Amino acid sequence: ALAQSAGNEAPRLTLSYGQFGLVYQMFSITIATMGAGFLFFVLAQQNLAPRYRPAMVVSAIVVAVACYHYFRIFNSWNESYRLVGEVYQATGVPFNDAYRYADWILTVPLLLVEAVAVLALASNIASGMIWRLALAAFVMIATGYPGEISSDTGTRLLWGTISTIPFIYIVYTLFVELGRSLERQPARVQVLTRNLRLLLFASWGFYPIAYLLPLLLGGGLNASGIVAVQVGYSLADILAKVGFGVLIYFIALEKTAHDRATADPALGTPALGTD
Ligand code: RET
Repeated sequence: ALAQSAGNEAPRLTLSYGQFGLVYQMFSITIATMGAGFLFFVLAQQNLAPRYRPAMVVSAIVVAVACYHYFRIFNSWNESYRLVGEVYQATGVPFNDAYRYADWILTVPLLLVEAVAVLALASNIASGMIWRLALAAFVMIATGYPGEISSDTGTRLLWGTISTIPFIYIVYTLFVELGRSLERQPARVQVLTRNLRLLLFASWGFYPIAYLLPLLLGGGLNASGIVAVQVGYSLADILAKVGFGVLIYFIALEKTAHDRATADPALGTPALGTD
């Protein structure tokens, strides 16, 4: 709703008590989840064979970076609206979505490295592929930003469409490569890898949908559009960072068990519990 303010000032955007509170709670829960994820990844890596531990370190960094950014986003949200009577009115301090994009620019390449590392996509393809994926991720996020901060529907659609081109490249490449890596995995790892692929598409697919929600809901960047975008991105971030890391952990745990069971005794596999 747009409240009519006195004089010739521009009308101020207002959020209902529930709308403001929903985003407030989402940010709060996301900070908590990222923090808990950090502890989990740091502690749980000890259960894995040394070769899989770097993946958990990457996950720990991703959620630590996100925890910080959500803290900043949360503070920015609180500065952008003020309770006036029974509604939250925009204070004029703009809500800063740049934290989110700064976060993605840092964490998306890390997540790509993590996926490629644990699935041990054959190293010769992996080295060139990871750079192409990282570059595509950079272009996807950098071109999404101008659309994100524009209040104009056409501009949002234009940049969103451009950003979708590298997005499709990334998703397609990962789908094909994860599919190929399936054949090389032990049976139980195959099931988990299929789930990982599913989670990857569900969570990554969530971002462009959240981006489009203001247009799909009709009103553009009005109160419900703003709330939908923030709730959508928060959910997607929880799935793509914490959910993804936890699944990678279970894959690495399964691979650790498999490596131990199939290790060549002649190579002097250490007895369980001594490594
Ligand atoms: C944007 C703009 C609109 C078009 C598309 C987008 C995709 C964003 C994605 C972000 C993924 C972020 C992750 C973060 C985890 O840390 C930029 C919203 C396609 C896919 C995985």
